[in-house]
Amino acid sequence: MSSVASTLLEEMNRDGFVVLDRHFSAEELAEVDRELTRFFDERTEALKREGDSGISRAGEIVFDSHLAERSDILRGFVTSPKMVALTTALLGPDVDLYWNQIVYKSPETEKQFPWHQDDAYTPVDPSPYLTLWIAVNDATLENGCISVLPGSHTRGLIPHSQTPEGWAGHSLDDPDQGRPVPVAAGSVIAFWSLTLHKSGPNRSEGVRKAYVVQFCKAGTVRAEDRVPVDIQIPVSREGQAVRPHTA
Ligand SMILES: O=C(O)CCC(=O)C(=O)O
Repeated sequence: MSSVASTLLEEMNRDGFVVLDRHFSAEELAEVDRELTRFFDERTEALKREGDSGISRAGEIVFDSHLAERSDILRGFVTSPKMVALTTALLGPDVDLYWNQIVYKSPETEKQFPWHQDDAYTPVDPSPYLTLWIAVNDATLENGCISVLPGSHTRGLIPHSQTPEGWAGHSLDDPDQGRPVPVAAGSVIAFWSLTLHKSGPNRSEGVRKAYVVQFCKAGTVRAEDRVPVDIQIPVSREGQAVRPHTA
């Protein structure tokens, strides 16, 4: 492993997260941004027609998942050489795409997204897997950047309760509200699926746009019944990209 990769891993294992400032350039993100906006617009229209769905609420917070499975552009992005380099540095040589979704927060959204560990949604083995929270535009204190609770990944999976806004594992009223992580567009906040994180209200006049891409070790199973997680996009085997990169 290169020394850059081992420093990254050390930081992740110490703090539970690491910030890669402007990891993707404006050029690398331009097409991705357009594609994500297309999914956001379609999903928003559907939510307006059909009403709120799960934790998605049109005009407040919109999630839409399995996008790389439906878009060659996004598939190219999540399997790009940069992604292979980053994910193999943190997870080892055999990596799969586990999940990918937009999380777009509309302006003037007062609600915070609750503190949680991603593992709370579906506990898996091996745990933790890797979440890359990618800022598609600047994420600021005003528009609802995420906060992390440094070191919380060492606690294992903690009890969560279900709330209308999503699973919650640490109170929004707790005096320890962690560390806000404002980042510029193109930056990546990498964290383990056991790292507690939340996002703040969007009090700005624009949509806060995040693409959340999660990777797991090949062979990951659901902890509950040992059934393999549904993988449609393998990323790397023995440290090499599975698909030739075409995007
Ligand atoms: O981006 C956000 O506002 C929160 C998203 C999040 O925590 C998640 O997708 O797990």
